[in-house]
Amino acid sequence: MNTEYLPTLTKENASILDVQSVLNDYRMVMISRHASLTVRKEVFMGKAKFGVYGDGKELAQVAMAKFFRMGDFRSGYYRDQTLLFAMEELSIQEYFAQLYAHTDINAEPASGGRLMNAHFATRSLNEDGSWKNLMKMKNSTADISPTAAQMPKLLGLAYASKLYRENTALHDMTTFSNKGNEVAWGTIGNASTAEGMFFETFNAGGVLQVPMVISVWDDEYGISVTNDLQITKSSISAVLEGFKRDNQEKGYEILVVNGWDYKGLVNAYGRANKLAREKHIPVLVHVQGMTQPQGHSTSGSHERYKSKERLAWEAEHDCVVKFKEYILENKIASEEELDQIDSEAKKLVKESKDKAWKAFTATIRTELEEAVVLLNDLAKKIKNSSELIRMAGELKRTLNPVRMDVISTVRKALLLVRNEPLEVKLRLQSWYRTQQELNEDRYSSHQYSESAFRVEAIAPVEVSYPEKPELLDGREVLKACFDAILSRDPRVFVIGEDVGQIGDVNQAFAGLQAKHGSLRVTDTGIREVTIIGQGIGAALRGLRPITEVQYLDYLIYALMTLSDDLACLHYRTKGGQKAPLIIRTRGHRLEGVWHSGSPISMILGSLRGILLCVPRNMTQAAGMYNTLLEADQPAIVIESLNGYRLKEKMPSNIGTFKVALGKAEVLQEGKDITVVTYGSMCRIVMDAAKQLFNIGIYVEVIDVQTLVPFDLDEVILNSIKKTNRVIFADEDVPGGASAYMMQQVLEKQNAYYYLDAQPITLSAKEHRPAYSSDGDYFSKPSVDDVVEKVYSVMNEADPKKFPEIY
Ligand SMILES: Cc1ncc(C[n+]2csc(CCOP(=O)(O)OP(=O)(O)O)c2C)c(N)n1
Ligand SMILES: [Mg+2]
Repeated sequence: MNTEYLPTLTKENASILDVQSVLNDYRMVMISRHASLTVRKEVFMGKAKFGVYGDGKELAQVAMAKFFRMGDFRSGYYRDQTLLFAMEELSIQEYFAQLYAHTDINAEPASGGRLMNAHFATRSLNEDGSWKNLMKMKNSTADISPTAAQMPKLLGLAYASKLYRENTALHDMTTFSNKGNEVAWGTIGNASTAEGMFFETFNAGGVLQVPMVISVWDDEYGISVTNDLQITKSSISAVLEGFKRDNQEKGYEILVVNGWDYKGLVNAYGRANKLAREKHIPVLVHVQGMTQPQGHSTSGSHERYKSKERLAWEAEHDCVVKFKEYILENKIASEEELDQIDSEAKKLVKESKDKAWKAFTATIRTELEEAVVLLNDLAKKIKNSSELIRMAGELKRTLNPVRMDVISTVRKALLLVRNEPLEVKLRLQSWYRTQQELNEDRYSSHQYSESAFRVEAIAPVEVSYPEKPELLDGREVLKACFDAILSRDPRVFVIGEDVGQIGDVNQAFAGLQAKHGSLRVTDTGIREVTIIGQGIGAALRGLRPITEVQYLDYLIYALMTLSDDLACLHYRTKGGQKAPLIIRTRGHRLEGVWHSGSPISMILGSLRGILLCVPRNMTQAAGMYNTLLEADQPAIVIESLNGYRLKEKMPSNIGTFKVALGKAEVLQEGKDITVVTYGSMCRIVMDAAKQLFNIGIYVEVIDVQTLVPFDLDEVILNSIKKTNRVIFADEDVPGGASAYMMQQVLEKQNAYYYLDAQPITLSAKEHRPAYSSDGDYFSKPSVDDVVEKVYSVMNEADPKKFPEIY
């Protein structure tokens, strides 16, 4: 065994272990164990769909909880119920409410029934979306299911402590931090450490030296696959030896301890806490010898893949058994006293479970009974009522009904009575509508911010120019904006590859690190996932990170974290958490297969929940950053790669003007046809419009500016009302974001009423863009392509006036 921890208790930690606290721990461990056992039973009784539990991992968590302070943050996974109970941030009743998917946040505060059981979260936000005092809580981020995906944001949670400590301008943010004394506690399963995200985060944490305590709950298995197939040398602490700090070099404190060793665990966490909190030294606590008394989850049985010997070993080394032995050996309590604690724990769990079930079923029962009454009433008023009566009866008899049973029956009934007069079915219809509004809130609210800080609520400020504005490279305009932002808002910091010393590869931060310091404008390693995670974690703690992904093409590395963690954060907590992170990147045409990407439909398809800004030039980008920093929503801003050296006028209010997001802009008026586009394509389309003007075709050019939100004022619809023709043009693949824009306009804005010609899209080729100017010309839409596409629509309308070109 790899032993670095001190096997004897320090004096400081021994004082924590008075009789009362040991027995409290025993009580907590037993409550948690009974909760786990009950979950499995509930699922097998058909009262919940799936269950995963924290049995076999209890003891380490009560030890960790002793050192978890107000203001600290957890980023962990589904085995952590004991920690949440011990932190007093989760009641047993709430734990069961989540198992049943209770949609009321008062009953199930983590997610309002949106997250599977054992996916924990505390609520950082008040109901109006404003921040609570995070220093008055023990905080947990909102868990996600993908193994190791909790790691990237852990880095950011810890990094925030570094900023709060070292940047004195943040010292008065006392509802978020006490000068950076907070620890970020991470937990991960042994098998999940095989994921790339674990290693990337681990490395970055060592580089940054941030207060991050990573606990590996090692039970030898990842479902059925053993450590020898997961990790070199079968041991994560052995493998990570090279990260260990020593007298010369900074690195990690690495502690190894057994999951059944109460004293050893308390000691390990005492040491980890001290090093991380006081000195910001990252710590790995490898907790070996854990078990899974009930196997992985309700979806399988571990007897299928664990040997008899292993099962016997697990029974013997079960931390509950060992803890009891420890208490008895040390004469802390008698067997009878422990049995008493055990039976009280069992009773409490049963009572809490029953209360949770009763509360969960009560609302559904009410809805069901209302529906049955309405259906029977309706049956009395129609001729062929037998089917309706049958439906009502069947609904009434449903065993363990869920909401779907009620609503689906009512919908079928409404279809059945479609030919009956309105007055007969009015009551059922209006009841159904009210329910659907409630269900919209229950299942679909908070996809985006609903607070006073949502982007739609931010008042725009017009850009203004001095009488004789300077004409400068676009990057200079952006730089002036970032300079103003960094000067006015100490919460803002910028990280990314090459952002610091050279001020990014296109120099929009040139000189800003020298001016604002390396805590504000910071170089990072090449590690897109954890650059994003660093931003998410810091944003969860009240900071305003701008994290840079050097090229849009490399966003794909971080796509998983953006999709699984950031994009659904507000939704999956039903408005309980927010991370208003700004991701700055650059894309669209430049050069070749990896520096010309415009995979916008990839983003639209996977990142709903994050705003998507596609500015046509650097001035618009600047105005968007100013807006976003007042709002409380995450956003991606894609600057145009080929625009940094194009000349733009320097506004006089560069730091304060705000572009309204969701507002499309007419770049040129025209009467014949509307071309809708964004980003770098704006210039191409404008050039094409000039040529077309010369041959008597008047194009209205619209820049949508943001794809999410999309044209809230229906500027495009109004244009089509005038031109009756439309083309959606971009650099994405065929059927990509151009098709998205078409769907928004045809389906949502109902523009098809006003069309005289087939609406069409113009996109890049399906393949990646080939290298060099010719590669670009034959891969991406060119000015010639736009001219010809527009011309072809006009040719169809008036072939005499616009005869075929070729
Ligand atoms: C990315 C990803 N792949 C696969 C899964 C399915 N899965 C859920 S838990 C699990 C095993 C995790 O094992 P370990 O990390 O050791 O945690 P344990 O459950 O043993 O505590 C797997 C493969 C997943 N959730 N996410
Ligand atoms: Mg495991």
